Order: sequence, then structure tokens, then C-alpha cells
Amino acid sequence: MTTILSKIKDQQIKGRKSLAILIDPESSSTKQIAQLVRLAIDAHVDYFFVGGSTVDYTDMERVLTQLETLTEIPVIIFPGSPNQLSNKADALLYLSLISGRNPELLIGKQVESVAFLRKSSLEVIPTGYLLIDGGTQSTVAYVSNTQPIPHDGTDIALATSLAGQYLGLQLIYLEAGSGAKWPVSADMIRSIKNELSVPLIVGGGIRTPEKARTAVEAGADIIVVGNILEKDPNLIIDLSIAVHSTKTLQS
Ligand code: 1GP
Repeated sequence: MTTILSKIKDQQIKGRKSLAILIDPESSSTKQIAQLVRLAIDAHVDYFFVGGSTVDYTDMERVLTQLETLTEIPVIIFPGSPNQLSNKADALLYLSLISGRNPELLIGKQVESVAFLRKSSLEVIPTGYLLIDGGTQSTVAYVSNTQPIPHDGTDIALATSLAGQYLGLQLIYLEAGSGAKWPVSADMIRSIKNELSVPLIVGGGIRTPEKARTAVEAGADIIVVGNILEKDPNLIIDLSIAVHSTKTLQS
């Protein structure tokens, strides 16, 4: 069976970039999701990420059930807490917030989630999650009670990403926070990509095809876009063209 992680790694080896659409069940109606899915299928979007900082189980189940009936695009849980776990998705980003020093988010919540995971067939993908300052206090920083890495803190972001890889984490996710003023910089992405071997996900504040292109050209393997699509779902088409037509320019 091909797992989602093996697909992500395979795409990385081939230099193919992917677009993930983030759905926050708290702010997405059934009608909005139906429209988003139609556009995503037309635009060949690669993944749906579902989750949010304060989403409850009922909203998660509603959205996952709807996606299950509407699309074959893989659905990956991007959890804000263990109560967002569900067997209706294909995989789980098993996040450890390695940019922070809050033990609950480094290992505590992961232990709590084991009661669910040991009885589940959900694919579990160990993921190092790094919060990077995006120019505004993000919900993730507030809820997680952690400090983001400075926007220009490339050295510490690189050391943190590599530490995550040495610990055995399979993906590294650079997060500027939903609605960030500035996405993660091309310089930071490029420096990390030059030394990292596991796939790199980048999200937060990517609101235009140009910004998506900048991030993939710098080395991101997967771009995550959320917020802007709630206002302008048609942007999916141009975002997808920007991501899928770009290859990493190696320095
Ligand atoms: C996913 O938090 C991001 O990493 C989504 O950010 O809502 O700003 O696209 P936006």
C-alpha cells in the first residue's frame, strides 16, 4: 500500500511541488467546502489539511464526513488538539512543536492521543512543527503559550529543523501563523532546504500565487494555504499553477 508519507517523499525526489488547502472546520460552512472541493479537484490540489487551534470533535467529523463523500484527494488531519483525531481522514500530522519549550506540545498531547491512535488505522506522520514570527501574534503562539522563532532567525530555525530530523521526525513544517503579515522568508526556506533531507512544508500568510511561487522556488515541497480561500476560493486555480509549474532552483 502506498502511504501518504511515501507519496510525499516520492514527489520530493522527483522535484514536484504540492499544494495543500487548509480547512478550518470552525470557519467553513458545508456550502463553502463543497465549492472549495469542486475547485480543488479541477485545480489538481494535492492534499486537504483539516484542523485548527480551537476546533471541536463535532465540527471535525462534519467536515471529514463531507470530504470523504466528495473527493479522493487525500485528507490529512492537522490537529490543534487530540480531540480532533478521527478515523475519517487518511493521515495525521503527528505534530511536535519543536520551536517552543512547552512540554505539553512537545510530548504531553502526543501521549494523550495514544489511546485513540493505538486502535486506529490512521497513518501517523511524525512532524516537526516550527512557529516563525509572521509579524502579528498568531493564534498558535497564543494558544500554545510559546515564542515564535524570529522572522530573520534563520540560524535557529535551521538548527531546530535539523534537530527534528536527527530525532527521526519525517517532515518539517515552517508555520508563520494563519493570517501572518509576512510568510516565512525565502532566505530561511532556502537555508533549511539546503541542509535538510526530509520534505519541507511551509504555510501561513501565503495569499498570492507570487508568494506561493517564491516559497516553492526557495525549496518548500508543500505549500499550505488557508485563510485567503475563505474570501476568494477561485484563487485555487492560480495558486495551483504557480506551485505545480515550479521546481526548486538549487543554489
Ligand atoms: C497553515 O496556518 C497556515 O500553515 C494557514 O495560513 O490561513 O494564512 O493561509 P493562512
